Amino acid sequence: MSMHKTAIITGVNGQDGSYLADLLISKGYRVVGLKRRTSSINTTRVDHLYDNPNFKMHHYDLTDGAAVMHILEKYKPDEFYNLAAQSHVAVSFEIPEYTSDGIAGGTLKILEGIRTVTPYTRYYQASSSEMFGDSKDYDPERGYNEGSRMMPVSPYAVAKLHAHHMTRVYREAYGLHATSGILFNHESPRRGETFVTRKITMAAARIRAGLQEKLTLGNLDAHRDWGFAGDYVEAMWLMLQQPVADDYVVATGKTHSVREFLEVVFSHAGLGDYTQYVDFDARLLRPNEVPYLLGDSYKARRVLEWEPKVDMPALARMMFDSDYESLYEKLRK
Ligand code: NAP
Ligand code: F7E
Repeated sequence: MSMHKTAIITGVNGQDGSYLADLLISKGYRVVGLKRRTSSINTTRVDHLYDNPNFKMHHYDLTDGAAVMHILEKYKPDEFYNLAAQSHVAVSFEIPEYTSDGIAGGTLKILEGIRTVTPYTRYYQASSSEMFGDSKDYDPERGYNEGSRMMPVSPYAVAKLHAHHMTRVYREAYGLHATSGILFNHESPRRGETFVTRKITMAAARIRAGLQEKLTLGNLDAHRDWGFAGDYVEAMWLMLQQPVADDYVVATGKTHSVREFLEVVFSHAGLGDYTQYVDFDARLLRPNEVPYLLGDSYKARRVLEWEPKVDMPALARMMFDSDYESLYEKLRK
């Protein structure tokens, strides 16, 4: 019998999947990472784990229920973290069916698999603050909590809400240890390049290096509660260590506009006033927007004894520094 716990991570080559894989490996887990097949290689975030004997990767797709069954039968995991998703809110308006099939249908396939094959497996669902949408059901000082009304305004958020409730239903109806983490926006140097924070830090690095003149953005007035992905994967792990499964909001408790994020990055980059560099493009506006998100993670702080260590300004500086350094390295070669 192996002493190692086994964890499965879907979307292991994504931002969160890669940080979570690092964390679990550091805790002595055997990690089985699942990734979908792509025609171009996109494993850079986990390449450093390739030779680690405790790390394995398999192909899988959220839409392939049989593949999930095989993986569960083969590895009989202690923990299962479902992080895979078409995770871009704006894109979900263009491919709503695919987004929904993967997030809503794919989550259900995994829950059914666990129920029938490995009911002892502890399950983590990557729920999202987008589910609150524009409900405005929050305390102005503290923000949204686990009991706030949810009113999603995008196909992505509706699909996440389906998966969120399905996770609760499987917990209550079948007694599965199934937990949803309602995570507010979290970013890092490994953030996907089309999300607004990374788009800004990469562009500022290129502008600073003289490789680009302008950055094109949409709505600068949206507010987000931005935290650091490295802190947030710790909360995911803590949730699955609790004796009883439950849902938790994970957030910093501070909200900032896209404008404020720009100000921090451009001033840190030594470029001065961001308005000289930013062009507006209406094509980057969404059919529906979530204007304001602030999270109240009191429950996670109390029960999980979790707290975020990185605030928005530190996060923005970390992301710019990383993008500028890797650009500099590339230019030197
Ligand atoms: P991400 O970087 O976009 O990673 C998503 C992962 O899912 C990628 O590995 C992606 O593969 C994979 N994937 C996409 N479609 C798939 C499919 N049909 N079958 C199998 N895998 C598929 O997202 P993230 O920022 O790490 O977020 C992790 C999870 O948390 C997601 O479910 C996201 O919706 C949710 N979430 C994120 C945030 C946030 O602020 N980051 C907040 C709340 C919730 P490819 O690389 O091939 O595309
Ligand atoms: O947009 C505005 C945009 O795409 C943030 C995902 O991880 O967090 C993420 O969803 C804000 C929005 O993240 C551009 O309109 C302006 O108001 O970085 P984003 P998101 O939509 O908040 C949640 C919690 C998730 O669950 C999702 O998976 O920035 N914005 N101009 C822009 N956004 C983008 N992407 N690009 C722009 O040019």
